[in-house]
Amino acid sequence: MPSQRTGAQIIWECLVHEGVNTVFGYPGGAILPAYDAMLDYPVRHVLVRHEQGATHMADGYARAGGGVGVAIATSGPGATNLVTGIATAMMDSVPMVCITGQVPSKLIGYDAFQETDITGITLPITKHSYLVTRIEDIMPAMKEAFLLAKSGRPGPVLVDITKDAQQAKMDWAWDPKPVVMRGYRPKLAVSKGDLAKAVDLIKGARKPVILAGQGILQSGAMAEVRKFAELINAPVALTLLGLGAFPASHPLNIGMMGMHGEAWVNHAIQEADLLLAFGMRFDDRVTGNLKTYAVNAKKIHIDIDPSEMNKNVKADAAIVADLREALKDLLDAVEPKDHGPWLKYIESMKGDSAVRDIQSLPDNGHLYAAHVINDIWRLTDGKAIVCTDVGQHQMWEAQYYHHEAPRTLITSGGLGTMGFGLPAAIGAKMAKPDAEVWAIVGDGGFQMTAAELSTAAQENVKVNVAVINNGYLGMVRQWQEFFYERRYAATPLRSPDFVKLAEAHGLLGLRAEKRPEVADVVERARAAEGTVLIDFRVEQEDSVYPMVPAGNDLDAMIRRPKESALVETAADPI
Ligand SMILES: Cc1cc2nc3c(=O)[nH]c(=O)nc-3n(C[C@H](O)[C@H](O)[C@H](O)COP(=O)(O)OP(=O)(O)OC[C@H]3O[C@@H](n4cnc5c(N)ncnc54)[C@H](O)[C@@H]3O)c2cc1C
Ligand SMILES: Cc1ncc(C[n+]2csc(CCOP(=O)(O)OP(=O)(O)O)c2C)c(N)n1
Ligand SMILES: [Mg+2]
Repeated sequence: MPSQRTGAQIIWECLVHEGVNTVFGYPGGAILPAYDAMLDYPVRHVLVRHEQGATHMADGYARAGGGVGVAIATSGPGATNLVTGIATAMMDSVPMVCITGQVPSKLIGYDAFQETDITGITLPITKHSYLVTRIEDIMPAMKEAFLLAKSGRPGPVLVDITKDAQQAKMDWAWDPKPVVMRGYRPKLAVSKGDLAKAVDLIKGARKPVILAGQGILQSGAMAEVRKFAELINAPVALTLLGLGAFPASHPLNIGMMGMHGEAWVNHAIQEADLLLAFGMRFDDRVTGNLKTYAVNAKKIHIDIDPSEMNKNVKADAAIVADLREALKDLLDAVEPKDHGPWLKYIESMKGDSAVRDIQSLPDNGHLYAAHVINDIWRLTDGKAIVCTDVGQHQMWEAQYYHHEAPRTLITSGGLGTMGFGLPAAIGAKMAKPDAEVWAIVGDGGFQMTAAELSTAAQENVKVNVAVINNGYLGMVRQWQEFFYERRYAATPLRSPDFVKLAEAHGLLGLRAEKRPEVADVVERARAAEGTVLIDFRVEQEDSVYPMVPAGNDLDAMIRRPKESALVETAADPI
């Protein structure tokens, strides 16, 4: 039965009907009616310290839990503070709905107080956006926003609602009918022609490599990928965002590809005769120079987004479909294969570079980020959800924390947003309260959103924050070392006393400067009740190896110098 509701109430009614129980936001004038109505609904509101934090928390919440993250802000500066987080979610296809207040509809276009054209500003960084000026349009916009955010290729959707629409009243009832949007049909059936082509290519291949991307997680196709890889006995290389989609310990997992991927993985890709790209988009960090990328390989590309087909790499079989559905068909159509010699060959390439068992390295008195991250991996049994910032520590995390399970690495890949790690970890913990959550952040990136420590304290959210404190904007310093003759322009970084900063928030702060101290502080952090920050004072001028300089051929990698103190030895016993 319809009953009287304000527009503000309708917003919350819709959120509750969509199954939302947690939102991240910051109030202000144009969104005040919605905040007032909020008190009467069973939704937990997390008050952030900066609206960017709200978007990253919603993002971490969505990536960890698999649902839609919700961020709320007022008009003007509140809305513009969301921009970085929306762009981050767009680049990594994260389902998110952002709700912003807008000035009253009659004032739009008059430079009203805190007026900004947020739908205009975010047009290229949202999957879709709505400017709602009438109460009767709130429910349709909200329903469409959730459908768009989570279906097909997921992404962020913005709903900007004027203050007068929030204040208006109408007779209202929830419309339970599923939304139908003309022209929006993301679920595409697999074309039989492309499927047959793919089956033929797989049959004829001797040196296949599966390229496993984030689309596997988004499609929920982990089991199918595993079955398929085992069926055709093919090696699986992962993108940064794909880590966790295929277990690190699986014998067919050869490791991460790309700019800071494993050398043998990049060599295998360059020598392959067939690449099977599963839910990955051939990012430039992954391909290097496109002209010389896997020139001898045929390519099978499965992606739900038709615009990814032939965008960077030409596909010989282009299958636009949900990956899980496509793999079900392929599993029925493909015969078992054995690529023993090819797998042996790839294994033999590990010889020169070897892998990273840094645990058995003698302690030379220096603390390397690699040690810290590898120790966190061992002590958490590889089971934590790790959220990172962007930079060297992010790459070391990918190299030294071996992810077994899906949705356990949450990182900004496409936009590379510094400041992502801490708020994303808070969001992830709220989606997965029983999980152990770590934020592994740089001393630079952490300072961009460090104010969210206060949110963690107020909301009593337990995350462990490992600051990899190298005294530099390390990744940029590394580029300066390699490509700008060590001219360290604007990369040395002075930081506050991070232990005292934690204490100022009423949180436990710890520090480790030597390798034997690491296990103790990690265990103390894990055992403590609230959020804990650990300041790891690591080697200052260490670099991430291997590295494909931007635009270089994928197999033209800079390797760790032989005289380096941190040698790479035998394989990690995963
Ligand atoms: C400092 C830095 C260094 C980096 N170095 C590396 C590196 O060395 N190696 C590396 O791999 N990355 C690296 N990255 C990350 C890189 O920039 C990209 O973000 C990453 O490679 C993208 O991975 P992806 O293609 O798997 O994921 P996404 O970009 O998320 O693409 C996923 C694809 O899956 C598709 N998809 C979604 N849902 C479905 C579905 N249901 N069915 C089918 N398809 C679906 C989407 O349409 C999309 O095309 C680095 C990033 C930074 C910041
Ligand atoms: C918001 C933002 N500004 C600038 C950059 C460029 N950038 C990439 S990595 C990096 C250095 C990061 O330093 P830090 O957080 O200390 O991490 P480290 O590389 O030292 O591990 C910078 C400045 C970025 N990615 N994001
Ligand atoms: Mg740093």
